[in-house]
Amino acid sequence: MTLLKSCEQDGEKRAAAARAVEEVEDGMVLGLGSGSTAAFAVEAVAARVAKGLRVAAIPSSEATAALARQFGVPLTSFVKHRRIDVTIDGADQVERGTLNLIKGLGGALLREKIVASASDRMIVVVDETKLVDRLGRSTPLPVETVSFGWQTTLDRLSAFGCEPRLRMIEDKPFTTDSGNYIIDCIIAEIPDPAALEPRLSAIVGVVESGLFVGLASKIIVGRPAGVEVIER
Ligand code: A5P
Repeated sequence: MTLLKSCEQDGEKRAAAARAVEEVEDGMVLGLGSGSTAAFAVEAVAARVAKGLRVAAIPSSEATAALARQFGVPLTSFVKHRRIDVTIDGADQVERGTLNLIKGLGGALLREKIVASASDRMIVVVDETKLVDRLGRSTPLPVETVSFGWQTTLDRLSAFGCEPRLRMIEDKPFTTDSGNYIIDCIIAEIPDPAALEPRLSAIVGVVESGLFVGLASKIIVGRPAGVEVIER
């Protein structure tokens, strides 16, 4: 990608994030997602906090927690709050017709799913490259697994007709904030994400998959011509 394209894409992500943050109201408990688009949302929340907005936020990763602290967004946790009013997060793929998602290329899918599942609403912010007719194919499906015996989990995942690969970083397995591994499954189009998700979760050793089914309530898409809002 050229520098110009990447700057344009950042502008689209920033615009989508800013539009999502307009929906945040005083006194809300927020879920903060992870990744570059969600980071723009943290920045936009911080700008409103600086002007007097009162919120408490539960971050979905250590990286987002650090960013929120740096920008001055007040943090809280599930110790204090069992429910979240609205979560703003990014995604790796969004299926247009269903708003189902693939998440986890950034490695935070488990905490992101816990945060999204505890939320009354999940607003997903993306640039238009993330929109697809069917999940899969161009994006691998990340699956978080316990590290013990990951090799056997990987074998079981290949029985689903995908090509599973342990995620590596600098010659070592990538480790999530929860101390798990990620297996990226290169997969054809997923015809029925709602059917696949529980089958993946049932595999021994699997902690969570990056399939987010029925969780997103609204998608905000940053496009060169402006922002598009897709509602469930
Ligand atoms: C993190 O685990 C992911 O689910 C991110 O939400 C996803 O990778 C989107 O990140 P970007 O906004 O950086 O593309």
